[in-house]
Amino acid sequence: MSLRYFLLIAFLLIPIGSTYSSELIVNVEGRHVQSLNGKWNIIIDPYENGYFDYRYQPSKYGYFRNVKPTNKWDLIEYSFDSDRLLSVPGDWNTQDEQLFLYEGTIWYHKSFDVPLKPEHRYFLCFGAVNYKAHVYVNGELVGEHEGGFTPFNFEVTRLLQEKDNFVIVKVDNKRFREAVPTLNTDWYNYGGITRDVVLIEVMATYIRDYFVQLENGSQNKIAGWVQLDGTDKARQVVLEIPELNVRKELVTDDAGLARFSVRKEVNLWSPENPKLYEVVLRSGEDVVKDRIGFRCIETRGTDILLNGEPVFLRGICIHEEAPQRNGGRAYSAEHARVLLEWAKELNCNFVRLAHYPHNEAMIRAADEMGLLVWSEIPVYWTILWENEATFLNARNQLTEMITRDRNRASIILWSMANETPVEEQRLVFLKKLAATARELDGTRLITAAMERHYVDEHTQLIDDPFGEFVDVLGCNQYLGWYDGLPEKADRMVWQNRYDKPVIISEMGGGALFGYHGDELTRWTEEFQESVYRHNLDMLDEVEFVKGLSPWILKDFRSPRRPLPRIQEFWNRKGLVSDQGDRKKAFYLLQDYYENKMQSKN
Ligand code: GCB
Repeated sequence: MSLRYFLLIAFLLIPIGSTYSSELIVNVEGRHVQSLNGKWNIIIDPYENGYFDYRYQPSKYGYFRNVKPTNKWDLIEYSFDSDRLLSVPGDWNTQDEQLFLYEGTIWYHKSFDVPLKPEHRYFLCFGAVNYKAHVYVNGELVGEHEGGFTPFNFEVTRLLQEKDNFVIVKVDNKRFREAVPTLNTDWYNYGGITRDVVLIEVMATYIRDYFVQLENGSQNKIAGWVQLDGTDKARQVVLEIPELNVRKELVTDDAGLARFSVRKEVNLWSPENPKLYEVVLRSGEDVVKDRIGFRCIETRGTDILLNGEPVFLRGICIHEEAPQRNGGRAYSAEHARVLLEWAKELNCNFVRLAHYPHNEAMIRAADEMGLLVWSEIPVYWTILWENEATFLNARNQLTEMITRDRNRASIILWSMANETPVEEQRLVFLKKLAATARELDGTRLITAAMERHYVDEHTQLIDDPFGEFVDVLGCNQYLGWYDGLPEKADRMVWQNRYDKPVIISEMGGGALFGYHGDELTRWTEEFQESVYRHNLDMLDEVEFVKGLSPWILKDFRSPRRPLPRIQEFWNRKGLVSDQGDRKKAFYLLQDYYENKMQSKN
């Protein structure tokens, strides 16, 4: 065989992107799982020597693929056999001072035993790895994944033994131009296995996915589908919602799919009444339980209707930054509860989870606590619109986000992008994303955070061409901060080219907690408060604005924010400081929302 031919075959065998990953198994917490969280051994490998050989070709053996502590030849220069450990889930930057600014590869290693059951299947499932992951089980590559904020799983049944299994993950958080997001963002590039890792055990044929929601536009028709996976796909599935006396026997087709619909008077989910029903799905011995709320979200002209009634979205933006004092990536139910309690304290009924899909605990907590959610993918600023691989990556992240969360009542908006520059290729890209989102979930509203522009000195116009393809227009604006002084807002008039609702998806300004001065001294709490006061007064007069999510709940780390003494690599636009203290503007917005709540608009 010629070398060229050999290389071609070798190339075809190399998995690309996430094409390798098994289709997503939804509702991980409702499954039989073994957690692989905890301490993992690591090797820091900035030059990727464990992956590339000295000619910078993917190495045939790789140092780490077959590493067992007993393979002594591997230990000449590289070894997991040390005290260097990282916690999973968790970013590496805040766990080890040496890794604070690290962008590159780290190899993770964990051993585990598993009580194997005959006729069962096993999937290794990652909540998220930022940014690229290569996953090896017992020395074999089981798959790759790209994208730092969405889940993925690989089947590992044939590779497992009862004792001494080992999983190795090459995690690489290097930024690059073609990636989603691209090189430039305003948030910290926390690397690592940032969310839970579990081994899921399922029956040979099992319920992989389902959609149980109110039909689009209806308040009393629950409709959806169930998807089985396995060798015996055509079989019976029972769907039960005991509290509603719903019991449906379904039969899946040869592709494992069964659709259903059932009319029922339901106690509708809303922020005031976050009612969740137990939903049980059974197929043979496979049982999956979930807690699902039923609500209806639509638009009519410039109104957003929740369960048929106009609603004003009293919101706030949130980054996935842990509420504790050292920050870092948030990942737990406890983090979610604290962040969302702060939002509730502000009198919010809505949160924009920026700028990427947050962990599942966050969405589950929003379901429980009654907060409406805007969820988005990191198509941010300067994506390479004309690059097909970039599009496929964005679409994959969108698909994984929607697949994971489409049964959550709290989510009302899927957002396609944030502040992307108006140009032709971008419109083609975003239209295709919006079409994918509608195909995956026809029951939610589509949006994007867009920009506005000046028609004249006192007039702002929202007319982004992508506006035609969304249901709700998101609009970011920083009057009084990047754009003039706060009182500039007083003379501003707004126009909207579309007969659609607008959410002011960002507004605000920075303040260092505890720094006081007059209203014109930048970085003081008084300046930030003034930005809010003038903007809120202005927006009160704009009829088509049906929601706000000011920027942002809590200060968050950003490498773009180096200003000594003030920022120190924190974006200071939080209403709560990095130490958890409320700034003056927090109370101003809290009062404003309190009044909105009273006046019910
Ligand atoms: C924006 C971006 C957001 C930034 C924010 C800021 O427009 O959407 O990601 O963090 O402004 O603070 O400048």
